[in-house]
Amino acid sequence: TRRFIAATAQLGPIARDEPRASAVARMQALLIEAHRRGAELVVFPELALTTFFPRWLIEDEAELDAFYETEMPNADVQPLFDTARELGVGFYLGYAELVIEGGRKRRFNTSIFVDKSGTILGKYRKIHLPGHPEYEDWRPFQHLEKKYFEHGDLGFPVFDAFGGKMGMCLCNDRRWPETFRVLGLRGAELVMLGYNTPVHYPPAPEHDHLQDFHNHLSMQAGAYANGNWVIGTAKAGREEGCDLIAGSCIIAPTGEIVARTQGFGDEIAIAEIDLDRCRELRDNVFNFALHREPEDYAVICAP
Ligand code: ING
Repeated sequence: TRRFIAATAQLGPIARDEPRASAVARMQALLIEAHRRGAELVVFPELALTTFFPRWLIEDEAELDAFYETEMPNADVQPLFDTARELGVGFYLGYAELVIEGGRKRRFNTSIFVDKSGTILGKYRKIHLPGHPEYEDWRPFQHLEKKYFEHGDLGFPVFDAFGGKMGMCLCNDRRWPETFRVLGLRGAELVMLGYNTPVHYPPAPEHDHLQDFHNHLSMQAGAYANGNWVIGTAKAGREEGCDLIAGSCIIAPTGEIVARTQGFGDEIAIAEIDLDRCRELRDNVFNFALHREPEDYAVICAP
């Protein structure tokens, strides 16, 4: 069977001026603890090396650039790669990516998957960017991902690891069923994602009390409707005055939450993944070949 232990490795707040070395040291500690408890795969949050800087308008380009990684790995994050390789643990890591492509700066909200040997097997650039492109003074805090990141240009990739097919996405992507369906159609058996989700959603504050429900609803639905495992990991807690939800979890292909964190700080939760369990759904209720009717779905792809 294709069974292994995985961990969701939640981070508490990262301060605006917190050095990357500090965030990396915290993730190393979580990875060591996960390994001690048998984990071979660890999923870290979205933007796991810095504070969630899209909550502010940052007009100085050098100040903004300081939140991005221009190469991966790099000196700051190398200790995490080294510890993971020494312990034989693969991991998912979210970070802000700055590259020069076509002679210009390009900025993406990015995640990578690194296998047990320290090789980057997959890279994903966030496709569903929430929030707004320009400063809006009515908001208690900004959500400027559309200003600071480009629409991801790598599609929804799947890649081979741990004896199966792995997929990745990021935060807001999990709220769009298309994300999980595209990955499911490509055979993903485990979808990894990180998130930074504020409790307060300024356009609809009447939904603030539903953030935890919507977080799990989105991931549980994605897992169940596509018969795959989902590991979702939060950056949680009160980060620079902004309350972020926690609820990091591991979800089985049945949609059941089989492990979750309890607090709002650095914390892991562990579960055994059995990739063969995907068949319970994909051979039956969600046997795409037998039951799916794509000829009736065209409108989903219409702009
Ligand atoms: N954050 C949030 C998310 O999609 C959000 C944005 C919050 C959307 C609450 C809707 C409701 O989880 C990121 N970083 O995408």
